[in-house]
Amino acid sequence: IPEYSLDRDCTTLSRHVLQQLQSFSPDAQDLSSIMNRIALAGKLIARRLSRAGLMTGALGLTGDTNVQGESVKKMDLYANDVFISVFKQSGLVCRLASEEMEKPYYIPENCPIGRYTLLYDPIDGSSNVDINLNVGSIFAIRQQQGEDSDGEAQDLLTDGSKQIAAGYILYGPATVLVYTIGKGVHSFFLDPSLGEFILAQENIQMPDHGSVYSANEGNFWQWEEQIRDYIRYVHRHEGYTGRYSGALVGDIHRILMQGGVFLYPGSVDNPDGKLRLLYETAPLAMIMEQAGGKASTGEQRIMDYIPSKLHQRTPAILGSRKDVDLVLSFINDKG
Ligand code: AHM
Ligand code: MG
Repeated sequence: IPEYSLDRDCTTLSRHVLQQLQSFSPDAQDLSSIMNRIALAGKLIARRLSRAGLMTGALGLTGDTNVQGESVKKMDLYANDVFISVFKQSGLVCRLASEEMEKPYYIPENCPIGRYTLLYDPIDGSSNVDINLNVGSIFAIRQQQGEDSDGEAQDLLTDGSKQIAAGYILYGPATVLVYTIGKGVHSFFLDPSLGEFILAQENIQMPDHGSVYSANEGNFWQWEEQIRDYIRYVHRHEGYTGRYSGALVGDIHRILMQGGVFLYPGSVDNPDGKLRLLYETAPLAMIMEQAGGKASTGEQRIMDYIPSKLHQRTPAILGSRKDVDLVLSFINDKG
């Protein structure tokens, strides 16, 4: 019995993107080649992560603090630079905006023709890196709207519907890439022997409800009473189980496959929570919605949220339709 069929074996990521667009138009070629470069970044990061513990100086802190006020890890910096280098000379991506860079990074030689911007979180869940637990990368592709003459990339301050593509790479026991271009959600496993991402599942639909709730309960007393009430509810009812890994991509992947809800609400000190819109919650919101799930700030669809700055944070409730609705019912019950 063959291990898996040759057809599936041959559905690589770039071929899949082209099939999705059903054309060999320049736009389809562009998107396929951008996805291919993201995949290359994923492979380079996966390789580094798998060897980092054996290398000298690959793990730990750089000693710097990023624009978010967080200590930068060497892997954050490596992964940030990997995305920049794979897009140099691509001719496609003119700007990259990341969690680790205060301002967008321009690749001037691409800018005359490259109208695409890559938004990304190079290493999501950095606290897991040094202890060899799962981490991820999150990405979204947007098209530049109008001229960006002042180099401030103001056109990125728009809602999530402007994302042409979004997804994430999960560096777990295997490396998995999940993406959408607005035509369903698809997952690919990295076959290390081929060096290719091979199609695993097409048109993933998440369950309407799942048993998992995923939140950092260490913040319990920082949350609004309504969120505390929701948590009390799941504690007191059968059929819920808590899972929180400290890496959003891993927690969301579990929820995508098995259902449930992830929440990072605002707190008394940080009403917008921790997670950033443009390269964390908006791409994941697009994935959730495309898979039949929901994504809310608690007040509105994450996809509708218009940021006022590049590193805008939003509270986030992401997951199965019924589970997100249950959280929202507590939030709306102001009494
Ligand atoms: P990072 O991108 O700097 O690693 O931050 C994002 C991470 C998410 O992956 C995770 O869900 C969250 O921050 C964990 O934060 P906390 O330790 O406050 O629970
Ligand atoms: Mg992050």
